[in-house]
Amino acid sequence: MEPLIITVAPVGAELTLRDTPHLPHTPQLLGETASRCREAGASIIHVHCRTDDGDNTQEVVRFGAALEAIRVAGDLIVQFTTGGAIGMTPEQRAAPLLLRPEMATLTCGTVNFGDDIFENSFPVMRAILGEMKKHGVKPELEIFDAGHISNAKRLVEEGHLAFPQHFDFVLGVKGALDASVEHLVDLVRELPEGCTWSVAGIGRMQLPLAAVAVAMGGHVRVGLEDNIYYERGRLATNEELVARVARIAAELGRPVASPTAAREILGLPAMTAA
Ligand code: KMH
Ligand code: ZN
Repeated sequence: MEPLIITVAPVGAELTLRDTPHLPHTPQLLGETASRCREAGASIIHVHCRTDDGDNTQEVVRFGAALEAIRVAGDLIVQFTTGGAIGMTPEQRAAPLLLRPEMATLTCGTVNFGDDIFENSFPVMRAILGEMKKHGVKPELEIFDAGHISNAKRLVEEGHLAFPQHFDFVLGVKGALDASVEHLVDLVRELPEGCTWSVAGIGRMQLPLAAVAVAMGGHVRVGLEDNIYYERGRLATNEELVARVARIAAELGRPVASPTAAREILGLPAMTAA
């Protein structure tokens, strides 16, 4: 089986330092987390940025500092969020792309998001994809709901994207598709030939869906953005969540991809020396 790509999503936009003290909310903490997660088996880091006070920000300067800190820490593939936080404009969400991270997320449709609406209309998706193309950034297509795969196919028909692509199934957001093995299997069946995928289960479904993805030949996203507990009543650190998936992979005889191997699997150019 193909080596397993483990993505760490260490901070996200929804949780606060009151929920867990382990959120790496500054560039320095993100760099340190990147280094520990690389050691534990991660090959991609999905980046949201916060201010020193922990508020969400898409400021280019802050993403620049995060990128630099992660680069100093090692060779992880850096994937910026373009989802940002509820209430941000599409322009704010896309702004950090001018720093040319290797990857960035593109959520493939509007969904309820708790009591809010996470808006990703076709004009928003086309605009963000246009910025990615302009800056040479590889998208990761975020699928929160079954219809989002159909939306991605429509973006291909319109000429804004070409398959194969890398997908990430974010399952268990309140207001979108529930996290279940059945849903995951159905979604994987819908993927066009040659596409790669990972799964990010929300909350307590992070671990079982990760284990299933390892066995199915998919890839895995873990981290505090999606789940803050290691087990009931015990807060996790990002590196612990990564290390647990790496151990599951080892038990199942599946090698864990280095960032170099992950770049090959995803069709990204090899990293050049700075
Ligand atoms: N914070 C959510 C509204 C992404 O990073 O691309 C969107 C999100 C998706 O986290
Ligand atoms: Zn995110």
